[in-house]
Amino acid sequence: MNYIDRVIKEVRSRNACEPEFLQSVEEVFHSIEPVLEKHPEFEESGILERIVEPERTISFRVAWVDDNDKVRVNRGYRTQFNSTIGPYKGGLRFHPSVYIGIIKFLGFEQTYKNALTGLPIGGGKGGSDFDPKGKSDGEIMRFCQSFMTELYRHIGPNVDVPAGDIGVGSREIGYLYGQFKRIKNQFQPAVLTGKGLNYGGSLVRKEATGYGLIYFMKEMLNHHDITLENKTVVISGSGNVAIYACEKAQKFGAKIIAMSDSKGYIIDNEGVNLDTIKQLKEIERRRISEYVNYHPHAEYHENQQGLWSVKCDIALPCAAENDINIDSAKKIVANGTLAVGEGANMPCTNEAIDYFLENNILLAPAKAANAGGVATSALEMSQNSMRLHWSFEEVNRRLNEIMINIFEITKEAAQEYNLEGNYVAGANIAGFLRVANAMSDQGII
Ligand code: NDP
Ligand code: 2IT
Repeated sequence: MNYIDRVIKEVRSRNACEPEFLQSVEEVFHSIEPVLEKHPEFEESGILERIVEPERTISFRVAWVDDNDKVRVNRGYRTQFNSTIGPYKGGLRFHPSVYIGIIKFLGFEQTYKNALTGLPIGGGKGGSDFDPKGKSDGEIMRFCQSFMTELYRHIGPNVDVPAGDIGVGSREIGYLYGQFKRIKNQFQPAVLTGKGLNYGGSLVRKEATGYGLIYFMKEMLNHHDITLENKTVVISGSGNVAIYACEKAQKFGAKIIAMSDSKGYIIDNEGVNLDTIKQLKEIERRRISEYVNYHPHAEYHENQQGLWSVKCDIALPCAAENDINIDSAKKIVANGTLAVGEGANMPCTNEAIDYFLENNILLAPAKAANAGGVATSALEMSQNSMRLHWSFEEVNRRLNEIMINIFEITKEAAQEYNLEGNYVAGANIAGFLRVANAMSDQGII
């Protein structure tokens, strides 16, 4: 049995109840086979056995009191996956589906994504099975305060720097930061990113993941002589990533014809009105179904999965993991789609990824394509350390440069291993090599 198969077998038996984590490990390992053939020293120093084991994982009780004075208990997590190239860095997710397997898959992915940015950030992830839907502002605040009352002892600007993810935006980061500051009696803004602009947040962080996805797509498409202009685009989700991907794609002349939330999707053949989406989803936290009340020519369909039957040139999954399974992938290919850009983390199953690659779909993999958010978080940390504030144009320029650079190194890694055009392999190889080489330099730890 070869090295990869041996380690995968071990990972399967030790993490049998964590299918999402196994999926993410198999996806990366599948790509790096030629790298291990070329670098036998990685097997000698047990790199694979070490990178699949988080450096540390914390699980904790989060007790809080709801508006009816009832005591509630959720489970909180932080996995500090890999600190080889910088402090642990990665978001916090508040969603009822969260359990340790989700947090570990996200932390594993984050390690290679962060390496691709070229910035000094290691990989981490955290969150809770707390469901923010339908909770009052007071309940959200009390939950965040309780969550931070445990988390504060494990984080710090040089240790671990959380940010947002699904269900965690600037409101939650504000409450988390307030509680951290209160406990520590120190103003240390670089302990969290995605902060409000008036207490150390960075311009462009809110837009960064969506904008970065489109900067990456533009670069990748351009390399294949395709432009975004007049292309029809379908986006899943209508949260932070989806909204700003939509905004930037529209700016480059694309037409967004469908978007979704966890309950259903809208089709607007005249082009989605983003102001309405922002009002409904970002400001009022309502359902996307209400879009048709403002735009009666549009259609609403229950069942989010149907979204992938909508014919388009470009598909951007920006909602959650395993959004595109093999059946949806077949529909996307049959509809003549040119490219798929992963705004979410692991939005395609491994079967769907293989099917896209076999059918020559240009696939922009999540680790590369959605790295703009965490890269801008690192720019927020830099500004906090320098105690200064860059303009929107300055941060946006740096973000664009970082995304262009990520495309370049992804493309070059694929070329080097005779996998030209396979950006999934390119991103995995380039990210893995940066982490593995740095681990080798630092000895067996
Ligand atoms: P948000 O919470 O802002 O939005 C999530 C969106 O996805 C909502 O429209 C939500 O619908 C929908 N959604 C959530 N879960 C599911 C599900 N199980 N099935 C279908 N739809 C679902 O999160 P973000 O936009 O921040 O995150 C979206 C994705 O992007 C995630 O995979 C995240 O890990 C990834 N990501 C986020 C980054 C960031 O900076 N925020 C950076 C890089 C990646 P509803 O409104 O009904 O809940
Ligand atoms: O998945 C991700 O890259 C994020 N949720 C953003 C992490 C961050 O630290 O900004």
